[in-house]
Formats: sequence, C-alpha cells, structure tokens
Amino acid sequence: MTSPDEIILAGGKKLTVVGDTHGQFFDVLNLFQKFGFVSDEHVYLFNGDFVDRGSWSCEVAFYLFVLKILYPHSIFINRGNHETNDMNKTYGFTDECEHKYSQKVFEAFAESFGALPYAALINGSYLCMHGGLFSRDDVTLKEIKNFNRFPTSGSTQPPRDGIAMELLWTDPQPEVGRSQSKRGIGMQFGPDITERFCLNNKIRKVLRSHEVRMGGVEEEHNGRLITVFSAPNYCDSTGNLGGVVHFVENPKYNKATDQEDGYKTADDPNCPWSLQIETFDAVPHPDLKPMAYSKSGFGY
Ligand SMILES: [Mn+2]
Repeated sequence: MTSPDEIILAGGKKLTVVGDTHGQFFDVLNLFQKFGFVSDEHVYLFNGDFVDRGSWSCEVAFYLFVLKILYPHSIFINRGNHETNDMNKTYGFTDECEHKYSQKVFEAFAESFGALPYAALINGSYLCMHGGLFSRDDVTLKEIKNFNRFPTSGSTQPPRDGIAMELLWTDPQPEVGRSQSKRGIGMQFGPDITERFCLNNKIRKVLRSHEVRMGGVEEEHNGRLITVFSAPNYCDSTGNLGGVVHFVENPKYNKATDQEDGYKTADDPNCPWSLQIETFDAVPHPDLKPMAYSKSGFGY
C-alpha cells in the first residue's frame, strides 16, 4: 500500500475535514454531536495530531480507530507530526498510555501510527496533509502517491527528511518564496509555491492543519490553501475556536462546462463541490490539566 488515501465522494455524500484535536476528547464528542455522526452518507477526514497535549489522547485514538473499524469507507485518518515516538515521549501520550494501560498499549499505538497515510486526495482536486508543501518545486501527486510509508527497514517512525517529513512538518508563510522554519525542522512556503504546486498538479486547493488559527479555519495564499484546526481553546489556554471544513455537492454544477483535467482555479463557481466552513466552541471537561500524566516536566 502507498500514500495517500484517495477519497472519492459520490451520490450526494458529505465530507468533513477535521484538523488537530490533540487529546481533547470532549471536544471531539461535541464536534460529532454538532456536525453529525460518521455514517455511509457522512465521511470524515481527521488530518493528524489527534494525540499529545490533551489528557484524553487514548480516548480520542481509541474512538477514531473504533470508527475506522465500524465505517472503514467513511472515516480517514492522516498522520500528523505528533503520531510519532519522539513527540509522544515529550508531549504526554506515552506517559498517558502507561498510566492508563501499559507500555505495550503505547507500542501498539506506535505501530498503528506507522500505517497511517501522510496525505489524502479528495475527488482528485484537493490535497490534504497535516503540515504542508515542499522544499522542491517538482514534487508531483504521483511522487506522493508512490512514496511507500512501510519502509523495508520495518521502522514505524517517519524519515527525518524528504517529502514525508515535509508533509508532516511544514507551514505556510504570507511572503513569497521559502524560509527557514521556527520549528527547527521543515520549512515555510509562500503563496507562489502553493499556486505553482496546484497548477502543476491540476488541483484546486491544499488543506492542512498543524497550526492554531484563532477562528478555527483560515483561508490563505489567495484561497489556494486552507488551515483547519479543531482543538478549541487549545491546551485550555489559547481562547481559539475550533473549525471544520465540509465538502458538499454543488447543486449548480454543470459538468458540460467543467474543464476536468485543465486549469483549475481555487474558487471556480463551476466546481462540483462547495466548501463550507463551520466553527465550534470548547465544551467543559473533567478537571484535569493538559499533559496531566506527563513525566517529562514539559507540561503546563
Ligand atoms: Mn502538528
């Protein structure tokens, strides 16, 4: 198997893209309550970083995996930079697993994270990954698709460079060109990089997560890039809204005038899909701080 998952929506199905949830289980339950449960008609894509920081990361991970077993064609889960051993050790998930269950349970999660795709392609036109685009201009959808996420070495940990690392780690910037990342890994890419990537690959937009946005969702890079973040009041302290992006069928779509394989603008009125942004507030949760089980001393 290779990356990415390809999601094709047909027959009036709805798709909801959810960004970082970071162990905020009560907010995850709330978002399903608010936006609708996973079903044959309602598909969800969780765009990585569902563990670490929040103190209910086990519950979020178990819940998403149970849904994947129950509705394998209606929920998709991308890997984020936090579905990795290094991050889990520092930001709480390893210690939470050991406190609630055992080291063996953490190891099983770590192995399962190695099977998550690095990206998903929606209807051939929207590429979703946790981090962002690349340090090279010539990366193609084909190259992403052909990347084997199951290395022959047997390691479940992502490579430290190349397109897989960049899919997990990079961030957009408002300035054109590229610059060094404040994170010490990956890099930042400007609107010109995003525009070129979309045109070269004949896609409409890039959807990514990985960074808090106070409004939950932010359209950037002249509409070519959308950041989706779904952990409201992140770490009980940021005061941000959570956001999601729904894909629904455009009732006014006219197939006869759509240039399916040609130039694709970010917001073509003739696009077969309408994107709808919705936001949600944080809900109350039991009295437990973020990273409550962490032994790393890095907590809040
Ligand atoms: Mn992230």
